[in-house]
Amino acid sequence: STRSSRDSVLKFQAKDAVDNSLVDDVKEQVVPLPLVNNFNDNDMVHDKRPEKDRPKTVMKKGVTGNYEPAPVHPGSGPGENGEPVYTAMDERTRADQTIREYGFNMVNSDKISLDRTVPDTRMDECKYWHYPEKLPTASVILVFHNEGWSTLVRTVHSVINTTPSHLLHEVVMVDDFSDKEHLKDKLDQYMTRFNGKVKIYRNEERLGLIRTRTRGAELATGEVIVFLDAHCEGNPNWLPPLLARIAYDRTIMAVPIVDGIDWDNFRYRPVYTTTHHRGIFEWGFLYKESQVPQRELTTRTYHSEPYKSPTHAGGLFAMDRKYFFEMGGYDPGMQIWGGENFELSFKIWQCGGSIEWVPCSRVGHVYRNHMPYGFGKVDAKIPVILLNYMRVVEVWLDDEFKEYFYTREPSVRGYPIGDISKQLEFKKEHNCKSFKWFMENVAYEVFERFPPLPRNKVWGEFKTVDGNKCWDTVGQSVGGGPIGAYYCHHAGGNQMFRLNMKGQLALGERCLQAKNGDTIHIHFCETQPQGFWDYDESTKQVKHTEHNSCVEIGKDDSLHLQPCDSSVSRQQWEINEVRSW
Ligand code: UD2
Ligand code: MN
Repeated sequence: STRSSRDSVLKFQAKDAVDNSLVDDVKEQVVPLPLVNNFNDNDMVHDKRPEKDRPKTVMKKGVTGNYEPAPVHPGSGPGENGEPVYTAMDERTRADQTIREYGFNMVNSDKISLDRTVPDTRMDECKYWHYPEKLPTASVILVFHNEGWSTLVRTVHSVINTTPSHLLHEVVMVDDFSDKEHLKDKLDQYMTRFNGKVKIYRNEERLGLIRTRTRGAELATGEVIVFLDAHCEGNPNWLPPLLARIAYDRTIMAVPIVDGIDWDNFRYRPVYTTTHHRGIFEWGFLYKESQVPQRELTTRTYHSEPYKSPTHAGGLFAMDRKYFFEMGGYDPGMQIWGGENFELSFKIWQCGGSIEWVPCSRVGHVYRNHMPYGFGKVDAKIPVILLNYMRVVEVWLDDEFKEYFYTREPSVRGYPIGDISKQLEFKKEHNCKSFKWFMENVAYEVFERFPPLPRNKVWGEFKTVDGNKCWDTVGQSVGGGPIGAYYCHHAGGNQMFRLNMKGQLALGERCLQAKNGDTIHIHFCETQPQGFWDYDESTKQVKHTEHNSCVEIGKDDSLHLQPCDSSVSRQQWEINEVRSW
């Protein structure tokens, strides 16, 4: 299954406070909740029009829908119909170079037609939906920073090829201060073939994707804004189902299902073709997707109907343009990359709107091999992603929930995040609901998956008393070999551990378990927080209470559980909190 791009980014930023190798595949199953529906629709500030006045989408079984495109006959070139393409031996060096530069194998991408077809991965039912004839027009906004040529240009071709032309008001491309030659005059020249439908704007300085998207939304003139990453390919008829939801209720953010396109061979690979998933989060705000609870699914008649979701991955969604700005757009205090999906989601839900995932709208996205670009000049002594999360947490979470975030990311607690008074004012003015309301009525499966985190007893690097070695993941992740010790780097990350009041020993979103009463391994955390670990402040021993043994460093810097003996210095651990500021 698909590893999310956000995860691979975290993987790339080895210096960041989240360990990287540990961020695993997230599409685990959720235990269905009992069927109690305490969702009170009066809580929502929906569109005020009476039901009868709203443009309707209807299912006519067996009758092809009005916006249903004629089947496209795939051409015969490489990659056609979403098939993979491969790198020849003599192309290998150049291919590897492009992978380093773009996170994509551009040698393979360049072999594929800019107009290639992708397989129709929708549920069959999708062909029989009849959408309102009159739908709002869309501005598709593509922000980009140093993207490769063929992946970027194929995105534009795909948008034009897969959307009804009267609904596509324009494609707005915003160049976030790229320095690659092919993104300058050559791109302007190329886009003239679309007779003004494709507009290119450029930033005078690096703004990051968040601020660049807001700028794109300002420059757009369609009724609906649709954001896509600059490396996407649309499935048949992906746009009308999104517009139909916004026509029905302008306070709905409509989100397509994001299929995967391989960064290396460009195979189009569908996700969730029969089951439904939706966006949630854990308490360090790593984005997760999990199966939609029955309680939500049963509010619908057809399996292919849209369903509510707490959040979204960030890159692909449609929103009424005016409504986006009524919500204040993105928090302008957030920088470059990350967390903006939560900011907008929480804001929408808590202040009266809603988010829906639309199964009949599917768009493919090329998940990168790694994040190829840096963040430029950044105004923060902590990782930007965490700074962004903090702004979200401080504005939208209630105190109780803030605490879970700071328990999960203790090293950033207290870091100055700049002025958030405008955001707090907005929240007050709009009478926005509490995060507790959101958790109980919208994101109600989150606590099933990610229960409240017990307070930390100690956290930081676990260092030998007589040396400079620290506990370290030594490159291991879930299901892998034992963790060990390594030279202390004092940068947190893979040397940052947390022991909580319930005896759980954790690292990022993962937990540590003893194997065979001997070595220590990384595992998924229990659904109920519990563990067998303890730290004895006076003897400095890290104890495993079930095996009644203590962690000892071996001569080879391995870690083993040994009979506790407080006179053995190899069992003594200094725990130092680590901060980057
Ligand atoms: C995911 C989202 C992405 C965004 C990000 C977190 C999906 C499929 N992708 O990461 O849209 O929400 O999480 O913020 O949900 N870009 C700029 N300026 C920059 C950096 C990036 O314009 O400084 C562009 C980039 O060219 C691309 C888009 O922003 O078109 C998203 O960046 P990405 O593809 O590197 O992010 P991704 O997919 O890893
Ligand atoms: Mn992307």
